[in-house]
Amino acid sequence: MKPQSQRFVSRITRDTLALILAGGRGSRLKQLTEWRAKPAVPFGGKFRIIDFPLSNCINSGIRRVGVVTQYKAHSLIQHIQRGWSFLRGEFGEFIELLPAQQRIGTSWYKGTADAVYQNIDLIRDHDPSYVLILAGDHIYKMDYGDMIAYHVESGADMTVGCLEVDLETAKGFGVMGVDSEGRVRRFDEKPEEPQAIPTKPGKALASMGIYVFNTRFLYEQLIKDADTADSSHDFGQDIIPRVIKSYRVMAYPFRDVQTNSQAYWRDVGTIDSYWKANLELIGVTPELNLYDMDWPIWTYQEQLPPAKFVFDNDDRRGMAVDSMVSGGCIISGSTVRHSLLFSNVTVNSHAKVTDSVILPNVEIGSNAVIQKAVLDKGCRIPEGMEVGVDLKEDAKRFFVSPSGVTVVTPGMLGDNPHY
Ligand code: ADQ
Ligand code: ADP
Repeated sequence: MKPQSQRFVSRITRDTLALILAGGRGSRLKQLTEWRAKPAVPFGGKFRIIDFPLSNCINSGIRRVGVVTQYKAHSLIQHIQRGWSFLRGEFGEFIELLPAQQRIGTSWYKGTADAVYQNIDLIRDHDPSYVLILAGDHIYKMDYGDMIAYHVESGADMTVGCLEVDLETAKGFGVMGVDSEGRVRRFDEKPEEPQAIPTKPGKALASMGIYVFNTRFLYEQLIKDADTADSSHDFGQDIIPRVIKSYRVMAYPFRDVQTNSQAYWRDVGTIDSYWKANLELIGVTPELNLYDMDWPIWTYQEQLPPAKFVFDNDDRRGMAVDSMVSGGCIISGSTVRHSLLFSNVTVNSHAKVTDSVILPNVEIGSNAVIQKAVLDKGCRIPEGMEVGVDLKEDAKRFFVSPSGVTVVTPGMLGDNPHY
């Protein structure tokens, strides 16, 4: 990029306020979102899902960010307060928490558009030229500066980030039809029969649920929507299908700038996709490179001692192969294969852990066998317990996903530290 256009991009990112919508329940993640909102779900060994859009904002030069919270927000709020309070208010930079407070009217946030509408006075206070609306629950690395520059250069009122997905997957997304210029002419929210891209029969253009708005246009549309009696106050359901009729709404294709191919983006909305996306990180050259210092992912993490791998009393060696193991873990006389261990996980003598994602503070007892499982934070697996070995048995006491991933939470083990 030319220095001149770099200046152009940094000027518009400075003039942008980002709002991360982090209030949805994410109920397809089953018991992992029983006590925390989906954006607070741990991911990738030491991160939470929300760290990805937040890091993208910081790395893109957007330093005014509001995080809109509602459902089971405690864990999310705590994480943001601990890890994301480094921006300096004196320089007009902040990450602000915006819980549903009934400041306008008496309802909690009804839909995504209502969640923004209820914070309209705060947007007015900051007076940005552009508002970037993001979802708090996707895993990807994206330079939002490119998208906002595209929005400005194409003279759009609103721009929607999009990706190509296969037709079956498209049923869970907003699906767009665009003209030769990239202007959105059709938008169907979660259609039963998604419209294919004319030149690519098996593919559809899906909305990533991220939007750039000219601020004034956003105000007008939100106020109009708030006055519409039969609206569900949602961007995908109500606002976009309405505005494409009379305004300039552009589709911004999110691509990997280095390879000019489809970029990495995951909606880890189900147990199967969550398990898979975590284990993908273990590969030698995963699509999502967490070791890329050009685009660091920031997070809060307590200081912990290094992971250690030790012989047990019977001289059995503790080892992990083809795995990622975080700080504070102890693997003692046991074997971990093709698994991702978050911090403070202890695996005791002769236990075997394979193809599994183990969240923080889990203790796995001696001789236990854990296969193709997700163990939630704080689980204490008793000695000799088998998880993922007999799925029929597992289904009686744990949750078993369609592709056979067993999810265990402390509550399912009859061990609830919170009561
Ligand atoms: P959905 O996947 O259905 O579709 P939605 O439930 O609207 O997403 O949530 C979007 C984001 O807003 C999430 O981060 C969620 O946590 C948050 N959110 C939801 N309700 C909220 C509320 N009341 N208050 C605060 N935050 C809330 C959307 C679009 C589709 C698009 C997909 C892409 O509608 O068109 O294809 O995202 O994932
Ligand atoms: P975090 O994700 O913040 O590290 P948890 O996910 O364990 O922590 O918990 C999220 C929030 O829900 C915390 O406020 C915790 O106290 C509460 N919580 C978790 N599990 C339970 C439970 N079984 N009963 C009551 N409260 C719970």
